[in-house]
Amino acid sequence: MYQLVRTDTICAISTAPGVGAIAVIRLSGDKAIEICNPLFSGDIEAMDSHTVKYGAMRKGGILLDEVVVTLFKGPNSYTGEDIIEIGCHGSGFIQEQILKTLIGAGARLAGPGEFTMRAFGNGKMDLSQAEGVADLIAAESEAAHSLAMNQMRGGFSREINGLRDELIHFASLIELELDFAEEDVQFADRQDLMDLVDKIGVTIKSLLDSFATGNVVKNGVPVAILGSPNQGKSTLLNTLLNEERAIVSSIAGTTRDTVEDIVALDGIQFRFIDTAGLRDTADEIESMGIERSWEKAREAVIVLYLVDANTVTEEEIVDLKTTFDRKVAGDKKKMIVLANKIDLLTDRPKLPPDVLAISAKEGQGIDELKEELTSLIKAGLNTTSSVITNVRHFDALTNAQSSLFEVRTGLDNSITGDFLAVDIRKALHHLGEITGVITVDDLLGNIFGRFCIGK
Ligand SMILES: Nc1nc2c(ncn2[C@@H]2O[C@H](COP(=O)(O)OP(=O)(O)OP(=O)(O)O)[C@@H](O)[C@H]2O)c(=O)[nH]1
Ligand SMILES: [Mg+2]
Repeated sequence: MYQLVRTDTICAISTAPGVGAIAVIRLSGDKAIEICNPLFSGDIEAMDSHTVKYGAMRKGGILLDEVVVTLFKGPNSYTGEDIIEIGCHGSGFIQEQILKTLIGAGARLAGPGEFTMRAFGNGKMDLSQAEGVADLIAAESEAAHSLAMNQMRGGFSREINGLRDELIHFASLIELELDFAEEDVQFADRQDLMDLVDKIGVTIKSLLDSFATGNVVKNGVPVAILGSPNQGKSTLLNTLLNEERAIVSSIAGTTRDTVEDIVALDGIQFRFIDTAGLRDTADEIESMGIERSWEKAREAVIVLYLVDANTVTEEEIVDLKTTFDRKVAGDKKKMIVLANKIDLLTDRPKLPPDVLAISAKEGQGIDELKEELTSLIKAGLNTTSSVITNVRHFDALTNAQSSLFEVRTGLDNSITGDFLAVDIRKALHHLGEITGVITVDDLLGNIFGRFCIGK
């Protein structure tokens, strides 16, 4: 199904569905000009590439719309083929009529992501760049935008290809040795290979580490708000969202189910999750809610744990940390303890260390909290030059890492070149999957199938 080399001409509406002021219909393929020319009042054949012409679009003599035609001649176009973009008025009826007319004249309706797939097939971009395009379209925050932009422009691909090239060099030397097996020669210096494998290992590890942050930046950083009843969790959620999202009351056990919403702080999207207050209870529904609170804490990247500034003791903090460690496994998780309701304090008592003092209701300390949250994520983003955001890349890198581990073990045990070569090839294969040097049809179907039609 996902044949890379197809030359038929495809068309689709590339702007969002619905009525806008204008819409863009795209046509790509060998016959783009031939199909569109008879329908348009101007002569597209005579147009220079990357120019625009205004004119009338007709179907069997009936005027459909006054449009603007833009021509991009292959190979200097997004897909690498001839592309025509028709800018028409945004009416759904007009868009549909033009699309139908193009199909009637010999074009085929494009599948999801088919334009970008052609760009990949024609060598205009590699696979990870194509995935960057999809991420860019979906980017909802400054941080997600910047990660996607870097990937689309090939920053990550260059890093992977650089590593691959060095490994290929060794693979070919070792395979050359195999041709001279009887002479027992070594073209590939084993120490150099060891150094290279270690170097690549370090890069792969830092890329894998970056995934934790990269993935959440793309999808919104989950932050769970936990604490016993009445500590002000729902109040904090509302303050962070700047909206009365959750019900607040002085009755302990107000929040029964989780309530969540997304907000961007300093260009990073956070998903704040208010949970049911933690306590021992005989109420069956409340217990279910509390179990859900712990579940959300396990899924979160950051947990905000609320205590009452007026009553909190050091022992309480130690206790809650122990409970937290027992209930929520995972060393990567960050817990911030918040002492709430400082507005009620008459004199300033000594708060335990590592505790951030706030008033969810009056807003004291909220800016500091926001700053702490954004700087935690930004620290994660700054650790490496490239950040991976894509599960597929994470899997491929994990597989490459374990193949390289085999190579390293093999070198330590001085195994023969033929065995080394097998493991190096495996590592090369997995690295190649990322940029699409190595591809399988299923994979392409999976990646491009997620695009919208028209891209
Ligand atoms: N003075 C003061 N009152 C607060 C503050 N935060 C919350 N409250 C009050 O504390 C009570 C409980 O607040 P909620 O936000 O409903 O508490 P919760 O932790 O969500 O409680 P549950 O949903 O029952 O677990 C309400 O009466 C709030 O007005 C604060 O910073 N200062
Ligand atoms: Mg609540």
